Amino acid sequence: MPKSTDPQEQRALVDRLTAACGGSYSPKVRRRFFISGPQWAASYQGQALFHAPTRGPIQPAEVIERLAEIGIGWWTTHDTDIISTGQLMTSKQDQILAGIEQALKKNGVKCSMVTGETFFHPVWAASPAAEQPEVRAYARQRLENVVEIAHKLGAQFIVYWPGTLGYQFQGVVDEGLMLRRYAEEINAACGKDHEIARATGGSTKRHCLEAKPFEPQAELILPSTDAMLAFINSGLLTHPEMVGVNPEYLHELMWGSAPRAALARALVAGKLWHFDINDGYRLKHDVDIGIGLINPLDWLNVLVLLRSHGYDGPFNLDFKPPRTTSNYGVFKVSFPSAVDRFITLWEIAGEAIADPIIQEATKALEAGAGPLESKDADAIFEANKELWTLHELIAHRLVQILLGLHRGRTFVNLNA
Ligand code: 3MF
Ligand code: MG
Ligand code: MG
Repeated sequence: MPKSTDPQEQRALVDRLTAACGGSYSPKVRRRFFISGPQWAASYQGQALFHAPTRGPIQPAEVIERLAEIGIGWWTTHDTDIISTGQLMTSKQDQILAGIEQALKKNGVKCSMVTGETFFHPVWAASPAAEQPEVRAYARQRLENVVEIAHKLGAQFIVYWPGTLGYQFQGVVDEGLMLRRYAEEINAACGKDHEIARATGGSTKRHCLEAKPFEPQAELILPSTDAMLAFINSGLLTHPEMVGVNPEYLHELMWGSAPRAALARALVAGKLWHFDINDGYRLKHDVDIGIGLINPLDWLNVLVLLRSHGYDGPFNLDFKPPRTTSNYGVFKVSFPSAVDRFITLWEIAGEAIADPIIQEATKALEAGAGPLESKDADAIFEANKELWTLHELIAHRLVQILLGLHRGRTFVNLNA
C-alpha cells in the first residue's frame, strides 16, 4: 500500500510535483501573449446536471489577482458573472463595475471581452429570440447593456453565445423568424455601440458570434462557425462589418469537423477575431478540457495555421477546471499549465513553420512537376506521383517535431 498523504501535506505535494514537472514560463513571458482568463472558468465550482459543486465560490477581484500572479494579462466575463441579474442596469451595476475597474488597475490586468449571459436565467427558456416581444425587448436591453459595460471596462471585444437559440422539437418555431429576431438584437447592440462611440469619441467594438452544435438544446439554429458566417452575410444585419466570429475549438470538434478547417474558413472571410481555446472529444458534449490535454497534434496544426495567417486576436481560455481539482489547484495547476501548454505549442508551431524539411517539401509540392496546361491526366499523374509521397512525410515530420524526435530523441532502451 502506498503511504497516504496527510491533508495538511497535500498542497505541498502538489507544489513539489508541479515544480518537478518543469517546463513552466515566467509570468513575464506569459504576459507577452494575448491570453485571456474567463471569470466563469476560474469561478466554475464543478456543478453540472449530475454533479454537485466540488469547489467554493470565488470573487472577481480575487480571480483577477490570481490571474495577474500567473501572468495572464487579460480577463473576460459575462455580465452576470459579476453582476446578478436583478442588479443589472441599476446603480448597483455602476458600483460593482467601479470595484472591478479598481481590481484590474491594481493588478495590471485588462478586460479584453465582455459577453452577455443569454442562456442561464429562466427568462431565456425559449431563447433570447423567443416569440414574445417582451422577452426580446428585454434581450435587447441586456445586449445594449453589455455594450455599455464593454465601453466602461475598455474591452475591445463582445461575444455572443446564444445558447438556447434552438429547440427540442422541430416544427414549433419558425426558424426564419427566429433568425430575424436574433438579428434585430445584434443590430440593437451594434447601434448602441455606434451611439456610445460617437458620444465618447471612442471606437466601436468587435462583435463576435460563438456557435455550439448542440447542448443545452437538442438542435441549434446556428450550430457552427460556418452557420454564423452565413448569418453575418445573410443581409439581416445592419452592420455586418462590425460582426465576426468567436469559434471555440471544442465546439467545432463536437460536431465532428476539423477545427483547423473551420478556422481557415473564418480566416479567409476576414472574420476570425476571437478564439476560445480548450480541448475535448469528437461527437461528445462540451467537456471543456484544458488546451492540448487531448489533441496536442491537432492543436499544433491549428497554431501553425494561425501563425501562418498572422492571427493576432485573443486566445480565451474557455475551459473548465475538472471537478477533481481544488480551489487551490485551479490557480496552482489548471490555469498555469493550460497557459504553458499553449505557449509551448505556439513555439513548436513556429519551429514547424521554420523546419527546413517541411519548407523544402512544401516548396517542391507547390512547384509541381507536370507540363502546364496539359490535357493529359495520365501524364500529370505520372509526373507528380513520387512528389505526393511528401504529404505523408510532412505529417510524419509534424509528429516528430511535436514529440521532439527531430532533435534526436529516441528510446535507446528499446533499440538496444
Ligand atoms: C459555452 C461556452 C460559453 C461561451 C461564453 C462566451 C460559458 O459552451 O463556450 O462559455 O464561450 O458564453 O460568450
Ligand atoms: Mg466558449
Ligand atoms: Mg464551451
